[in-house]
Amino acid sequence: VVIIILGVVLGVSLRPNTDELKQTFTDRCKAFKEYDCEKIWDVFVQAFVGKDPCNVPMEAYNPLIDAAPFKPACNRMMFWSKTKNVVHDFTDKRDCYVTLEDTLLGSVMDGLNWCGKEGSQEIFTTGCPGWTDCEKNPVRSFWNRASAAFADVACGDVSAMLNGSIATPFSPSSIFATIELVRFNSTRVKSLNVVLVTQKTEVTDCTNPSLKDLQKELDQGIKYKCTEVSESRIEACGADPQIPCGGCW
Ligand code: AVW
Repeated sequence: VVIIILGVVLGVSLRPNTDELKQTFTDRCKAFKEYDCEKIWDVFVQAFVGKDPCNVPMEAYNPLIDAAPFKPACNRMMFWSKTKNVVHDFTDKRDCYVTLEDTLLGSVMDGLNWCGKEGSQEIFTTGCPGWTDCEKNPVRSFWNRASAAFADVACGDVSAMLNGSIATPFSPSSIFATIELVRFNSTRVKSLNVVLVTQKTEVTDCTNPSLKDLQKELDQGIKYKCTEVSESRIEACGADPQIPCGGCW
């Protein structure tokens, strides 16, 4: 007891994991000025703290999505699968498209790990279940829920950057396939433009069979387009603000 009191007096934290995650969360959140980051943090914590880290359903994050809803960015929304680095290298440099990771919740949680434990109020940032260890882990459920909410507000001409260097650019088990594409609603979404990122050793083009599956899954009435774009072209467009967004590909 004496040590704890001394620790508190000296400002030594009893919950280093909680403090560190909260610090990262609020630092990143503050870049989005119109939001109450303290409140959003409290709502976030409620989703998983005190719970079995393999039994946090995506619905646990409903209050979080309500507290920081996604705003539709018609004609500018960019989805992606297996292209995390190339898409964000581009969106970090040019203000052409908005990915989930450019929004408040997406950018705050990007790259972070977190979980709780039954019977404890503590937050852990290590020793948490991995992505595939159990499906209902707090991190995976967050990305599923956030991706669903982001796709729900998709509107106008929507883009998706897929990887042309792999055999199956439209992976049926991906978040893009299972959560996002199936939510595109033809009353809101006019077209889907697949940007297939190719490299010198391209293995796939727009005739890839998985892209046929994609078209089958797409709500009737949404127009489909596929454009093969080399990774170097995307990088060049990212580096040159003179090229208009619509002229990149
Ligand atoms: P992805 P998605 N182990 O590139 O379509 C650890 O497959 O799924 O694209 N982490 C994983 C694993 C795994 N087995 N699988 C996926 N991830 C994590 C939200 C990892 O962080 C956006 F709106 C990887 O970089 C996109 O349109 C990330 O999930 C869409 O979902 C993406 O996996 C991209 O998801």
